[in-house]
Amino acid sequence: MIQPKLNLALLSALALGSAGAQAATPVQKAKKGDPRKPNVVVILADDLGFGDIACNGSEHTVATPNVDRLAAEGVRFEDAHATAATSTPARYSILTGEYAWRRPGTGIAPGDAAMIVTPQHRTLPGMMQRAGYTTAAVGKWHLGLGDKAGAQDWNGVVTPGLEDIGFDYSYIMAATADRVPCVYIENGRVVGLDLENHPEDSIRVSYNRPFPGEPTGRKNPELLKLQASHGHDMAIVNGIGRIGYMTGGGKALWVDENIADTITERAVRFIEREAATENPFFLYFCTNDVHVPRAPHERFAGRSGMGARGDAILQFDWSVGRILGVLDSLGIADNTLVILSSDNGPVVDDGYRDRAVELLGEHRPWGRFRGGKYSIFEAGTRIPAIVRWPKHVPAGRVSHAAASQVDWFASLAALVGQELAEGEAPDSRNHLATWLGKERKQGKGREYIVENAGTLSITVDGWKYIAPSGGAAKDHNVNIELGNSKEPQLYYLIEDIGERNNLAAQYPERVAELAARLEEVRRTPDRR
Ligand code: NG6
Ligand code: CA
Repeated sequence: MIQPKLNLALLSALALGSAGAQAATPVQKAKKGDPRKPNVVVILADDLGFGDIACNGSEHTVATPNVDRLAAEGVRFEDAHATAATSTPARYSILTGEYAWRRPGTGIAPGDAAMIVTPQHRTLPGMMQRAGYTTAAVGKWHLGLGDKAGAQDWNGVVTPGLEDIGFDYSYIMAATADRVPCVYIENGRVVGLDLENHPEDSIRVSYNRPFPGEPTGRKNPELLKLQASHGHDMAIVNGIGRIGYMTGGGKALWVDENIADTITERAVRFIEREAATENPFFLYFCTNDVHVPRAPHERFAGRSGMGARGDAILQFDWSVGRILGVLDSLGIADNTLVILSSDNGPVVDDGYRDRAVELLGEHRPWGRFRGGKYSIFEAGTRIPAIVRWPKHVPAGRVSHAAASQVDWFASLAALVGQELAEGEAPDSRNHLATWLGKERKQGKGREYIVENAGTLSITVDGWKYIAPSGGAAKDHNVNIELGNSKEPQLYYLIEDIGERNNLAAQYPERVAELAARLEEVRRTPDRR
């Protein structure tokens, strides 16, 4: 339910002409140092698989000392899930507390998509603002901008934007690094565009047709420093073919090798600025790593021995270390809740010949799970998750509780003392105890997990049911089993974590029971 029930506060907010949904409830005063209102930093990696961090059992193939440190000082989850196996729907759920599959138009967004999380939504950052937090989004966005697809003014102010959905500050990439426009946008304006002196740099973007005179990856592969393996043959920026066409940009165009440095420094600056103020802060920091195109900085290039994907993991770990380092040096680590996770599972070849496949060696990005990004099998959504809050979260704890990112909204609301209005975060439940590694009955957590990738699945007590679907069983471009089947599938994860034995024919009652449970969730939002 996007539209919140009108209440008096909302009516008066509307009468005052302020940003509807976010301003509906009065803002609370929050003081730094209130133990119920720690700073909150979400570090969301892109396409980082369960097995891509050393502390998830991959210590022999990958080195992630900063991520490991976070886990050693907090709780590490073995059964945490994104709600979907691609970025846009997974992020939609985090920010709205609603399953994206309830909403049409929440699939992988092009770079000129209109806002998918809109000013009419109640949002996680909006809720944090109500609790008195100063909020920011830094890094990958991928949830659309403006109110009309393809109609954004990239040369002026892109509006509505993140300030209209609860972020006080934003420094973002509109979509993904492989999609145009390849520029950073700070508070609605493209960074580094100097149209007064260079009117020829005026930016135009199209997802329909190339701009006359501009080279493309398809026509001019000789201009590419990184060849595509599939797709990514439209605009060429920084020697890399992209999805979509653009022209202009000049000095505002990003340099892929510097993205991690640029966005990490913006995140650090926000933390430094906010640490000096009265209010607690909420930072939603989304790395570009380890999404394609993988073009890590020369500090990391060649260092993992695993090709560009492994190097991007090292770079991600560096970003984590930089954030943890600044929390330490400012003396605010104890008063900051850090949540580290990924938007969906891993993919090795996602469209560029970056040697990730050839050099993968023994490393298993998907860990023990079947599938990967795009897949309804476990590796699609079973993602790394670590929460640290010194003195509040037991250090070094490993949680086996079923947990979903959709619950961050209601759990953080409980943490900061915010009531949720009717219709706000409709699928999000307060599982704060689970997310703080404190649930009384180890291994319980959420009663069920719903995953989304083409079809839906539901897991209850280790039994996973995958609803029949007409989609392909495998995506041969990315070499990932998607898990679609016209037959119902039933796996007992407790004995068969690799989803090898379909038990549907053997246990028809359980199939019927889980299908009915899924139908119930489909019909009614989750909370209360
Ligand atoms: C796919 C892209 C892939 C990646 C993905 C989105 C092609 C051939 N593939 O369509 O490279 O961009 O979309 O990834 O274009 S996500 O993590 O942002 O969801
Ligand atoms: Ca992703």
